[in-house]
Amino acid sequence: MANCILIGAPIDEGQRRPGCLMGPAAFRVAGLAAAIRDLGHGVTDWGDLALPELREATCPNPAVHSLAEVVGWTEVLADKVEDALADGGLPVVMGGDHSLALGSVAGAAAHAKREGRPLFLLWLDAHSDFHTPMTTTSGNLHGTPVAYIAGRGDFDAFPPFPAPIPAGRMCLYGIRSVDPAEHSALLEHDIAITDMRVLDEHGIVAPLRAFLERVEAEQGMLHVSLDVDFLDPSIAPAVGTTVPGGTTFREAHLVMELLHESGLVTSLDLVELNPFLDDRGMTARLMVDLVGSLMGKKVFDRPTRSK
Ligand code: HAR
Ligand code: MN
Ligand code: MN
Ligand code: MN
Repeated sequence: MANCILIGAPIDEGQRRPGCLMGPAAFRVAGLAAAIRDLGHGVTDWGDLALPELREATCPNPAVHSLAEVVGWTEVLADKVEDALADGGLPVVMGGDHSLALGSVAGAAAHAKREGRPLFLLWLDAHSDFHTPMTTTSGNLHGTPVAYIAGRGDFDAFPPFPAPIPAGRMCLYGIRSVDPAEHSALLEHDIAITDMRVLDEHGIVAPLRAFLERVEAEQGMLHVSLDVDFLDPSIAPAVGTTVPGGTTFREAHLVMELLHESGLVTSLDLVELNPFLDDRGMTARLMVDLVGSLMGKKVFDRPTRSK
């Protein structure tokens, strides 16, 4: 059984549509703690993090906004996620927009480095989030964490990423929106993209199993970053950047069920939920239900038979 540590990250500054800062409250209202506890796990809620005092931060790209805030969140989150892992917990970071992954994955990477274990990353998202602060044209830093995690340059205002994750240890899964600058950089870095075209052809199971087998073989830690827009907008409207053609209800649950069966997940982000855009809490509820599947809830619980 896991000891889940809920960490509220009310971050809105990585994009421009206000509302993600209400995410942690919506996850609590939708019953995240009870959903995990009912499955027999321990849950501790560390409450919401606060933005530390800001330091001056600059970037030559004039499009970039809220840099000092995002750097501040990155530092505080990296520290908390590392602390949660050091305590033997499974940190569940409740966003907040996806810029929080700059910090959460940095914390997981620092912990993995100290443990001498490789860290793997499963990025469940419509977007590749592979911009640097220099290539982004929107200036929204929620579009940059994967580049930071991969160790790309241009992140001068940020703390150096503890141990950049090599391309072979990343899986960008569910992708269907990639900007031209991200596209060329992804090819250059040789990052395999499990986009929706791949999932249409091979199904939702085989590409994920192949990745999980690699994590298992290397006894890796596994950080899962779940962006609401991984899901089809018809079932998950509460996100500022909807992209049609996302995963269905059952596809998403199946991903979570496979992750549970693997027993490999060591940290988790829940990001981009904008409760202001939700339809009677349906997206918050679905996200909570997906965490339930990730933590062991089954459609039909069969007793395990001995051979
Ligand atoms: N690529 C676009 C940009 O950089 C959109 C990024 C949207 N990112 C998220 N998270 N919603 O995946 O602005
Ligand atoms: Mn600390
Ligand atoms: Mn994202
Ligand atoms: Mn996205």
